Amino acid sequence: MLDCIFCKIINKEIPGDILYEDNDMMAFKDVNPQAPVHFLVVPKKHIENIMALSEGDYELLEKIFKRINLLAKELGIADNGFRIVNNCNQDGGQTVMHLHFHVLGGRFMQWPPG
Ligand code: IU
Repeated sequence: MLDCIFCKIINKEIPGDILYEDNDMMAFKDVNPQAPVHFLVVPKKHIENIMALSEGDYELLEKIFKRINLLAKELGIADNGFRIVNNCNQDGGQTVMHLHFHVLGGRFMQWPPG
């Protein structure tokens, strides 16, 4: 999608600090980290958010969550724990309209979120 910043990172038009990439997804560090470990996992396909998923897209979520499991181990946050966040639309605080899952770790996470 032309004006999507995450599509530009996926297409290497702008640089991202990439942790993982395959045909379906990319994981890269958040530019404004909110925890010692903070990365985003995004499908390469431009999907606005969880409400825009089509029937055929759901297998992508399985792949993404399997990859989060592996990345959490690789990055050393699996044992102490971490948080996965998906912000959907205005009230969810979504600012980039390309589906993404935040993975935050390396510190204790407060609850409830702001
Ligand atoms: P949100 O869930 O849509 O609010 O999160 C968007 C995130 O994307 C936010 O944490 C930003 O710091 C992050 N981000 C990024 O990593 N690289 C960018 O070029 C832009 C935003 I724009």
